Amino acid sequence: MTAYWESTAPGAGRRPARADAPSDARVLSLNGTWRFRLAPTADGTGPGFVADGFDDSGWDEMRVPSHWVLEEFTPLAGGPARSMLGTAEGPLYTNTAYPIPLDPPHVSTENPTGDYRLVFELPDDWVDGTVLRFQGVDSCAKVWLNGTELGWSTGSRLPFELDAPVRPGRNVLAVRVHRWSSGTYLEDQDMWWLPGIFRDVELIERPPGAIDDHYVHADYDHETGTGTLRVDATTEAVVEIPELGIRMATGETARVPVEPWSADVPRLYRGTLRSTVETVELAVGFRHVEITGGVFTVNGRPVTFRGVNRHEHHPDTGRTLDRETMVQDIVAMKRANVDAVRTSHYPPHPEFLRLCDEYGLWVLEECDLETHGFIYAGWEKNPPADPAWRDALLDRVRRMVERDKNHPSVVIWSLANESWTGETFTVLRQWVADRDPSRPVLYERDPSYRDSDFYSLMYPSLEDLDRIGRRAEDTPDGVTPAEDERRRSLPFLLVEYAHAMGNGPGSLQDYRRIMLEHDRICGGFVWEWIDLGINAVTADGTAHVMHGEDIDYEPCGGRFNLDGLLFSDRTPTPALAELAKAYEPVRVTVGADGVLVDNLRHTADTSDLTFTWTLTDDGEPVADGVLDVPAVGAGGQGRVAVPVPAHPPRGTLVLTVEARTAADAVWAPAGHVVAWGQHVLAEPPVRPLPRWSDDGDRAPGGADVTLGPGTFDAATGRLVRLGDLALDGPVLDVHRAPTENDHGQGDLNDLASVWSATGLDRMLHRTDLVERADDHLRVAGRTAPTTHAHGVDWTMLWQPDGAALVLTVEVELTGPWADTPHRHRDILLPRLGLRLSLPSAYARARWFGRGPGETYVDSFEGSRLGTFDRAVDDLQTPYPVPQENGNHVQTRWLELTGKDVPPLRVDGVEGYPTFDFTARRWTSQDLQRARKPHDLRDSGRVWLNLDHRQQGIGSASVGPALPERYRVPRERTTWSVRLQAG
Ligand code: IPT
Repeated sequence: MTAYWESTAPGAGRRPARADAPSDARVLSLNGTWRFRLAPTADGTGPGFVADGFDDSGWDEMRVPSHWVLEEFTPLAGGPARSMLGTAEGPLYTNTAYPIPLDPPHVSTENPTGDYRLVFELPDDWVDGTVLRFQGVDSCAKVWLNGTELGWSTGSRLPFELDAPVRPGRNVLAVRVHRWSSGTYLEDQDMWWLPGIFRDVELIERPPGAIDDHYVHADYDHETGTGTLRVDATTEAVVEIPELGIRMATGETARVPVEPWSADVPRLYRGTLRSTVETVELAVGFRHVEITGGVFTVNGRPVTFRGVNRHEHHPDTGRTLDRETMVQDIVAMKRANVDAVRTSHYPPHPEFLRLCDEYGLWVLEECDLETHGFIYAGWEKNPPADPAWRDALLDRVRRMVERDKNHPSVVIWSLANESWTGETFTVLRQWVADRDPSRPVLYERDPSYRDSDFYSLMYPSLEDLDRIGRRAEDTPDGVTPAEDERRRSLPFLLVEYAHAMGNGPGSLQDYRRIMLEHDRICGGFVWEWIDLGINAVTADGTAHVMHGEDIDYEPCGGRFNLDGLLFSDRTPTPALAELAKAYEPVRVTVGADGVLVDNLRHTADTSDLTFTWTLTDDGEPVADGVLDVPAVGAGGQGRVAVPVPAHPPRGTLVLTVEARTAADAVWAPAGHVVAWGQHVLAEPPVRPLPRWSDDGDRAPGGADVTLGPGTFDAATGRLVRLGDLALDGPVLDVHRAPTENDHGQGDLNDLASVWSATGLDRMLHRTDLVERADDHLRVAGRTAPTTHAHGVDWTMLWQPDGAALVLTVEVELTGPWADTPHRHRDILLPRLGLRLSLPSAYARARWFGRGPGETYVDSFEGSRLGTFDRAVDDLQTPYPVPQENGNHVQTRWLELTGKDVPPLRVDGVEGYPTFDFTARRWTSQDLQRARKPHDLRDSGRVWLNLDHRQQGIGSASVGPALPERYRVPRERTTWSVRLQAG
């Protein structure tokens, strides 16, 4: 006999799926403290625990909702508290591989099973017809009430309801939850495996005449401005929308002028659906979704999603989220100009969608279905291709659509993620088309796209995306000409791009520009919103963020669960500022005499925005004012002059124009900056390079060599004193601590291992020449790795310039840099620059350039040009996996200061007006070695990098190689920089 948890059936005894909506029906929340006992196999504690009189006094206490693997539980009978974090019994992270043998639909006998018990009192006046609702149980639950079995279900992120014959007074609920079940095969998403009753449990009163299910059909005709409303329900009821003067019966249709719903103007009409015994709340949004001429439109206008992929995550409670956390996500998204969410890779808690309706976010809702791990069997027995699983798959899609069909925010249904192909997708697609013809369907992974209304890919390169935009993409293998032709006619949806793992992603602006250029591309969804790290402590009590590699378990998804725009605790990473810029709904292009305003929004004009201008001279405000920008309609453009006063510049003169919200919104108080633009009106002349001549006397110098304010070590040629500052350096630096993106994806684009295989992280220096002439000092040498023959020949030419020194560096790479014994065709240099060792007293940095956050050559547009002042310690971005961070591109000048040390000033010079800098208390090698932030220790020095160039960040951890233009070309290079102390 097949055990229920190993059956391909999705469940038994459950009520039909239905819409989730607030109503005045009485609800008894069963959230709270339950009794719990964990057992090693699916037998749990045995058959006895369902009995009314079962003695659970020795059991543990368990919070519901929660994932038991994240809870610390103390046996009621005494004994030590248990935390499973970091063990194979605890949260496990796999990316694509199953944590059970690939033996569908069976699971291992080792199957941690939690038996839950709750005794609750029912109010005396409670009527019959009660429904027991579980909003989410991972992964399979069987339920008993007062000793009677009610049913069982799989489908972790989907609700199920059971008829619950409650009795007055005391009731006993018993639930057995299996960690592994046949459902596991359908839930192979790249995330933590987190079992438990992790969403709400509630009892709902259902007297005769209650409204079981209702379906709101709210359409919008953009030509006439007319909304059409019909509400169907399983019970006769009255529909009332007072604001629209609508009062009608279910099944009747009303046509009224309305304002449409959109993500930027989320106009909801509140109302009720009233039967004799129940009133359901309606939040109606009128909108019309349609694909026409290969373009995805809502209300007659193309939509270009500014999207993110969102997993439900909290670093302490996993996928158990409270409403406040959901609001926090939505507010942060709206403030970062995000207007669309893909609910990767499962339906979220239903409250999240109510909030999306209200705050305004387009939702691409994805079903709880992923069978990625079948890839390890060559997709043999893949459930979508096996009719035995058809009911289970259909059950999931049905439960999603039925639950969420009434949300205006949901504009596309996604059948699954990463589940390859199978006939069942056609069945699912057909079912959705019949049940809900108002929304298109997406399925990304089948190369024929026959069951998808969109062409879609993940992580294409910029070139490929551009080709797709032009409908000129290559034909994928194994598709018929008819399929190819149909696919070419479809809109393109970039379901995942810009893998935000660690430092990065780069190129957000590049992707956005391409998306806006082509109507075919209906936008994209960055992977992903938030790092999925879990708060943990080491054996010695140090707090850290746990990722997959912290658990000794195979298969292991590594650190790929730390790939969000927010850190696990929801503080934004620098990428969020970059995203906010790329996703600006209004583009502000500032010129010398005025500003061009492009309204890229879908619906709203710009009348909700205030435009202000500021003139700064080397970062100091000089003048400002408010601009009178007449309202620019959605898709329109406006131009206004800026009354910039004449101002003789001292430094760099920058005109900044900002568009701020004029009034408070639910997601931001008035004054929130939605968009901004800058224009450099004047730049001071860059300091000229001092003249020098090769003529005159030259001498090797004595023990110490002096030149202007500088003293050099005669043997190494390094600067040891600059004015009153004792320092050491510079040395040529061609390395950086690899970012997650530098590690690439498996063997693909793994620059980090090339760097260490070719020794870039262990360069040694040799000085060949230290030669003092009248007006300069020439130092020459070679920097090269151990083991290898390749290296960098360099010359550093020092010249006095008043109280300063000007350094001109010339480098020549000597080979062979390619075709080394390793597989490296092309060794990229992560940086080309100089590293100085400074006294640890340097504590602050002031600079003019991009800031205040870190910037790289492919991710700086979200950071303004200005003067910034930061503590050295605050220049570090605390990535939970230490890696290169804290760079600043386009720096014109930099000043480091500290107690009892002279200010150190660095300027660009003629021909080389800008440089990159980083300042930190540890070296790149320390950063590279550290596994956690707490491994980083103050080295007792401040390490200052002044770089000619550092390569971009890219997103190769899952994505294309770093574009050529963001690399450091391996060619003969010269640059100069000016240093002054005091
Ligand atoms: C893609 C997955 O859909 C997503 O869940 C996540 O794993 C992401 O990659 C990488 O972090 S699938 C991948 C094979 C492109």
